[in-house]
Amino acid sequence: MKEFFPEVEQIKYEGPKSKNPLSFKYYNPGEKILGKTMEQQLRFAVCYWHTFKGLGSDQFGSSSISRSYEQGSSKMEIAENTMRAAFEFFTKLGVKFWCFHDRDIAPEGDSLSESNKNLDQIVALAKKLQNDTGVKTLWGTANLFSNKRFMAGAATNPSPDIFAYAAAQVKKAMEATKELGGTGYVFWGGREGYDMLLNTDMKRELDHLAKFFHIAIDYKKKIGFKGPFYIEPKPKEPTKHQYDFDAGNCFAFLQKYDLVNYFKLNIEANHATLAGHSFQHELQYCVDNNILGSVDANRGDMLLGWDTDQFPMDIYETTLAMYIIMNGGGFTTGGLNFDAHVRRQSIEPEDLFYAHIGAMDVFARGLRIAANIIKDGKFKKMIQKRYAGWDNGIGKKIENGKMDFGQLEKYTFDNGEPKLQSGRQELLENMLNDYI
Ligand code: XLS
Ligand code: CA
Ligand code: CA
Repeated sequence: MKEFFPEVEQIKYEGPKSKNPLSFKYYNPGEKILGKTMEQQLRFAVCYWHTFKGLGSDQFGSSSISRSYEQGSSKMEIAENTMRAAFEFFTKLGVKFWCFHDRDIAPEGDSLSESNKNLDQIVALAKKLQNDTGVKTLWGTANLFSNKRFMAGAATNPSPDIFAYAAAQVKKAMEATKELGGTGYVFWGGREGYDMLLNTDMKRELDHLAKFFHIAIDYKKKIGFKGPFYIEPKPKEPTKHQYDFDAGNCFAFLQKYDLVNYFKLNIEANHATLAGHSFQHELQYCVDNNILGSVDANRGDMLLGWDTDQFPMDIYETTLAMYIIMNGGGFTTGGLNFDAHVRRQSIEPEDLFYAHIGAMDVFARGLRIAANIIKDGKFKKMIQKRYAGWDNGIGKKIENGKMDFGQLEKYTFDNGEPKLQSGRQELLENMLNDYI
């Protein structure tokens, strides 16, 4: 069988002292951390679109990267080569999951039925490769944003014909995900949003989006697709205002339209920061509301205002992310999907490996450090102490609904000026540094 990445062999764990850049220094898949192996806790996934189809193009220039699997006499032959290369990559890296859009893996045809036929052919190959390698689908999704027909959105398009087209595409993508045993299905908003309100009926568009999701739920039940649906918040790009702005906005939408039981969120680090939140804020919000589904593990650049989709590299970020995820009970169906691409100048196949190795190692470190923090329980104790006033006395009575304004006024007259306590931010920052 043809090898597409002959320059790289199986990546192994060699420990922190290793000088080999094509080895893991912290990610030791079989090692147990907090009761499960690192592989089970982290559930890494490679994304198909950036890793195999992202070839360095941007608004100012076309592709800078060429790959060995791009050669072939037809689009379908190239698609098959790409799929084979992808499984070679997953296997060499030791990643057990992958994620895809329908149009990443199979080219769009001249008609919907031709596109479906192309997809069937590639899904059959992917299924075979999954069986051969043991690599699984974390989630699938439909690309409802690249084709010009979706320029004004898919489910929120002013035209019902385009709503119908999007539904047909999601139907097929959901079937493909089920066929591949996917553990979840993602709905990222794509072009669901607006650029100006003078041409947009926002209320009607959001009603349609909810309608679309209810129809999708009916179909999920009909075909017996077991995995959860995830929506993925993002505040802007490609539209000026994306409807799924942030986790709070998504949760309000899910509640308003009676969708909470079927959806969880796929939180992307770069989308969190674009929304003016930290990655940790979005994760904690989801944990607190029981809607954390999966994570798109990447990073943005604080000096750039767009979705740079860089590989995660910041130990503080991964530590705090894993601390929140593990405190929330860890992943069930979701995982850490590297929705990230190498930079335009990183043109060699090795760069794809360096990017993923670094990202896996930095999350492995985050997990190891978070586990130490959890075992010590110091931060938790400090929070408990800070809120201890609520555990008995007046605090307990308020929480139990036993106090009205009159009683609270009397309590204040009787007790005088409240005693203040320090928030201890600097101490907590120092303690965090001790762990890192
Ligand atoms: C784009 C999104 C997209 C989703 C999947 O910004 O991150 O890649 O994750 O459609
Ligand atoms: Ca994403
Ligand atoms: Ca992104």
